[in-house]
Amino acid sequence: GVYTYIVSVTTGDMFFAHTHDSVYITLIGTNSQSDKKRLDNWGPDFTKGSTHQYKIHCKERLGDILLIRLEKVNRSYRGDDWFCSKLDCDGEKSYFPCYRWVTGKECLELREGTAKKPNEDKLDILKENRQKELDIRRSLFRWTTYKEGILKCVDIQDPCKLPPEITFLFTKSTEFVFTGATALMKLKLLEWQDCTDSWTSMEQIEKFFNVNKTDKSVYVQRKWKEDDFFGYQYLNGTNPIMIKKCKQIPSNFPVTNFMVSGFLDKSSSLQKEMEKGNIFLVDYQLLDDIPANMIHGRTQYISAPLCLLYKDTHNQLKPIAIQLKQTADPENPIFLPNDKEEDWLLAKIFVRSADFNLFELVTHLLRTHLLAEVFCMATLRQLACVHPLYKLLIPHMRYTLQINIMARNTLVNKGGLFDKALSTGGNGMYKVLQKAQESMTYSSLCLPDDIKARGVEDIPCYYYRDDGLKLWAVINSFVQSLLKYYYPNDSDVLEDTELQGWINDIFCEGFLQREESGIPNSFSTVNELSKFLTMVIFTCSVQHSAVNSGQFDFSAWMPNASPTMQCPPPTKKGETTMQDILQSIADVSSTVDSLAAVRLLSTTSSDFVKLGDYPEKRFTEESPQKMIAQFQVDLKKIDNEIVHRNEGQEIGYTYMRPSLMENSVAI
Ligand code: RS7
Repeated sequence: GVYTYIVSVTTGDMFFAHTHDSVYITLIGTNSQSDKKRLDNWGPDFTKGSTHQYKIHCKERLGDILLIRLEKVNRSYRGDDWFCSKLDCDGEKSYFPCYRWVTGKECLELREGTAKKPNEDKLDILKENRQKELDIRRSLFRWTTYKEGILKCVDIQDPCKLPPEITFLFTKSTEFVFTGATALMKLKLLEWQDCTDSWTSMEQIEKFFNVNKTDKSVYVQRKWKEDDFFGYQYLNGTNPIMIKKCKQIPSNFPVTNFMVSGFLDKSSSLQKEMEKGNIFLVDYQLLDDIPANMIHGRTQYISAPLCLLYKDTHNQLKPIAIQLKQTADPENPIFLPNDKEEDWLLAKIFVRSADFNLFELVTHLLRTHLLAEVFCMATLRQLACVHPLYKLLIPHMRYTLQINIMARNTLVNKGGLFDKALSTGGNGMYKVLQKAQESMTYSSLCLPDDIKARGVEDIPCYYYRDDGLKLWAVINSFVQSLLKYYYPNDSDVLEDTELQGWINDIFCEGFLQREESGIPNSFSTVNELSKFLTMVIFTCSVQHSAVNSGQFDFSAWMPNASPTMQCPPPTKKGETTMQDILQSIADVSSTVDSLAAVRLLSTTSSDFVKLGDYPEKRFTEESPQKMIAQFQVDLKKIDNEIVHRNEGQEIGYTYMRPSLMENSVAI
């Protein structure tokens, strides 16, 4: 007899998804396999967004279809890349997710989409397919050392050379945004660009600032000198992970009650307020002893401040003492809010500049971008496409390799943005990253643990914490439901060799085998796994959005986030003038370079995918689809709560609105 199988082939709906090349298909079943059939592609078969059906005739029954072999043969010399989304065999009965570019001459063997852990593959043909897939991926995605002493990264330097497995969407569009927008920005700012002078007045900075502004950046410009606002930024600015409760005044920062009691509640004291939990500390110790950059032949200055803050009776957080260097010394005065206005302002500017540098290098680059790359690499190298956790995680890794390669090529390279505009440019940035690597602990990456460790559970109006904890909880509940389905018992975790390889890769390459990091090197329980996966998804989406999205708002007004300091920290009180301040903050060209980068990187991309959206249908079973739907409902609820909370506030905290955040580190 003749058996007929109907296969539907769906092409992606992005630009250039279509192909004119020839595609051959072979169905491989439990009983037998079909002949290789050329799919008729002289007509408009593989057009953008289309689905076409084909009949495959076989002499015998194939059994359950296990694999579909796809071969593309170049018709032209160069070949014509094709984005194949998925194949369905006999209606919806078996479904083969592809969601990748098929380039050049290639032969892919796609697995049927039901998620399978490695020990669930009983047939040799499937085991072999799985092993082959991982062998290929491990050869395509190799680890390399970007700098000694910090996490490893992908061994590819040109974003266009990324293998088709990972260029989920059109790579060049990202590149285009990168280069195109820089050019545009530069053009607008051309008149300022080559000026290596200091700014001559705040009015001059304002003229430049006015070229590009948002409601929030205007608000920041209005408020930047105010102590309340300085405190607010530690809670709801771009770097909300630094502030800690202060239970004891550090010995290298000898603030006395005499110095600060005037700023505290009447009849209270520093000791009493510490006991009440109203005193907080921010310590930039990581920046101590970092060699400073040289910009236009001039040495720059990095300070490593300590800043004490007080939560007053109106629940406002205010700085009450600032020391700009780590060692207590008469030449290193402790600045106070009632010092000469310019002294106090300059002290705060030094803190903000230190904060900006540490923020970009550690909070943003190391702890979101580079860490997300480690997770991405481990996923690509260790988990096969049919693995349930590959299906869960890969959407949270979209564009991450691309953007990080570009960051290494244009921001933290020799002659890149850091060298041009930031005080930690040159060798300093690598030293900062190395030190920060040691502080990157598992507990500091898990928001609930981190909030406790920093003692900031009760501080009011800490929206980063409030929104973050809610989001952590719904991500965790999504992950748990999924694990309950795929890992009913702890033994399922123990037996999953790919999963164990995955966490081991992260431990070795991402955390350099440092046990002190608290990162596990294996998993033994479902609970452990669920917490870790929550952290991974949270880092790639929520945390990145929290630290990335406010950059323009908070740093467009340069004095609020000076990328470098041109003069050393003051050693005396009572002498600072406005002129000193203008000469200390970044010069014109550093300001322009830094702002251009911030502006361009804070534009949302045209193919934005929001948290919890999984436009690629990788899970084929019904249960995970329901869990995804529930996750989306939970996220929507949080989004509404945030909108509601923000109503009537002068500047609402929007950086953690799930509807506005990407599913991955994509920019
Ligand atoms: C941005 O990512 O939006 C802006 C980055 C930026 C702007 C001005 C000075 C320094 C930086 C930086 C950085 C390091 C992290 C960047 C990773 C983003 C591709």
